Amino acid sequence: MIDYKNSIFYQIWPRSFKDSNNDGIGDIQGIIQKLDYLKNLGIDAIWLSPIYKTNNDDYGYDVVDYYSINEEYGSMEDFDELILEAKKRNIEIIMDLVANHTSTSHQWFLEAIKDKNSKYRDYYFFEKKENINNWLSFFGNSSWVKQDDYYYLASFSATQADLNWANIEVRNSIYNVMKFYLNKGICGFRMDVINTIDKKEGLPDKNPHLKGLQFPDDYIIDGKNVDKYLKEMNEKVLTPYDALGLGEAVLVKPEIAINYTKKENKELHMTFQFDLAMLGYGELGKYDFRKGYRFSIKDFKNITSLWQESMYENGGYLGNYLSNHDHKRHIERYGDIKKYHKESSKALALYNFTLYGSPFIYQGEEIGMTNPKLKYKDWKDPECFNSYEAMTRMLHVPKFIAKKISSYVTRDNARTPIHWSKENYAGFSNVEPWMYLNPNYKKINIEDNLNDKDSILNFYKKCISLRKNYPSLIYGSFLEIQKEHPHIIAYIREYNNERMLIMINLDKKKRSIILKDKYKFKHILSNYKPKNLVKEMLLEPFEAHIYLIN
Ligand code: ISL
Ligand code: CA
Repeated sequence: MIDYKNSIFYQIWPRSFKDSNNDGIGDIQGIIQKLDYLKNLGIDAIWLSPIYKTNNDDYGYDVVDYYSINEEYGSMEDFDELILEAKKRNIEIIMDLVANHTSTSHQWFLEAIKDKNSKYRDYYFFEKKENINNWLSFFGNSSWVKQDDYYYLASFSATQADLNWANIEVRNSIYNVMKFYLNKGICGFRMDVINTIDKKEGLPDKNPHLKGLQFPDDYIIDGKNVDKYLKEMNEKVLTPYDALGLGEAVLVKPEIAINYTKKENKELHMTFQFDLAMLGYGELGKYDFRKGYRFSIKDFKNITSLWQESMYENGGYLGNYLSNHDHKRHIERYGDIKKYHKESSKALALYNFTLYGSPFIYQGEEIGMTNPKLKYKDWKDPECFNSYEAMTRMLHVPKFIAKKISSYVTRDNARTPIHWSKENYAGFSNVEPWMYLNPNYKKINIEDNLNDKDSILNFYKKCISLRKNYPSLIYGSFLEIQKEHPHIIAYIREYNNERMLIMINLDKKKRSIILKDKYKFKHILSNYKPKNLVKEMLLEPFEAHIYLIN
């Protein structure tokens, strides 16, 4: 088992990572070419977003065949080579397990619709029109899609049909997929929307007294059988294979995340939380613009305190991330790219690397990649198209406004090709990439970052070695100082007599903080010049420090 608490994870969204054969699409050989880069960065494990055969309706999250590799990305031999080459460099591979749903082109689904009496019919949820409920899908349409004279349940896009986990054959088939890849030598799985696998019995209407489609939150998230299924999966697969289980527990609350990850419960090892990523969104998610995408530093701090304290105190465990492939890049949400691009990228890195929980880096954040200015014609993301439709059709938002909002929040923002250099097509490919390339690659790219001592990338490297050198950052308690401070976050991590104080100004203005206690200190790392730890600390915009104290 990977020493996951002591590991740094790097998420690769393969389609946009590196193209090796010049078809404009990232691929497995491209990842192999960049393993030395990743090793040098200091990471221990790669979470690979799905590489299975897919129709690209949701770029890999619509799996057509769990046992073959998307041809655009390469072959099974390429994947075996990746595992081997990664192992040579002591890098583990975590695959994405997409098991809440399959593509409607998956053999099981095809069998299910070909013959109503086939055993595969019960692998999914089919209902007659009069029996379907009022559930709204995660992607903004009805969760029920017409197929011949029946409807099937699709909680994400229309071509992602929900699997019926109550059927033991479904569960065993998924466990077999897991074993197949674990036998190849991967170290575990990031499990896509794993807390939505149990749907409320009888599939009742949500809020039947209300008109229109309703998001079925507690009818589909953290259902009562999720624990049962996870325990079974743990017993049958994770424990015997000594494999890591990382749950994408969508919209999870702290108590439930603790329940999933507590050692004695034998379910998962860690989950992600969604609160930080959802900051500023309305109740219905990122396309719900009713809050105007506004939030305060205090909101950011409150979420941090809530999750840090509850996880540490109750034996839960998180993977901490600022960005991933589902949200626009964080630097423009919590930082400031106009005046403090470097400073804020580094400040946020110091934050993510000094929390309780394992740090995740999303490809490109280590150079502070920003969100492009996308036009309608540049969109690729199905969630974006669906939500745009819903906004214009159901909410009657004028098209030009809906386009603006969608371009602002689309997941495409985080999915543009990685900037390897200033060369043509950013060194991602020799031909025009499959999606919009951010023209700022001439200024923001990995090659330049590697050559600049003071770069964001080199700061990430320092943060990574920090975690390797100070066990308190991994195992230590989390004690916040001046919780009420509106702009500066400050906390102490403590373990076995080692104490570290982290202090970060999250604002684009100068701010000060008064410390009640006096400390002896040693300055360890900062994104500005080292500063003595004194009673009144005056911090520049996004100034961040870490000290060893006693
Ligand atoms: O962020 C979200 C909630 O508003 C959704 O975009 C997202 O669907 C949710 O986080 C679940 O994500 C995962 O499952 C989806 C897939 O599209 C995402 O890429 C994946 O990370 C369906 O498989
Ligand atoms: Ca390619």
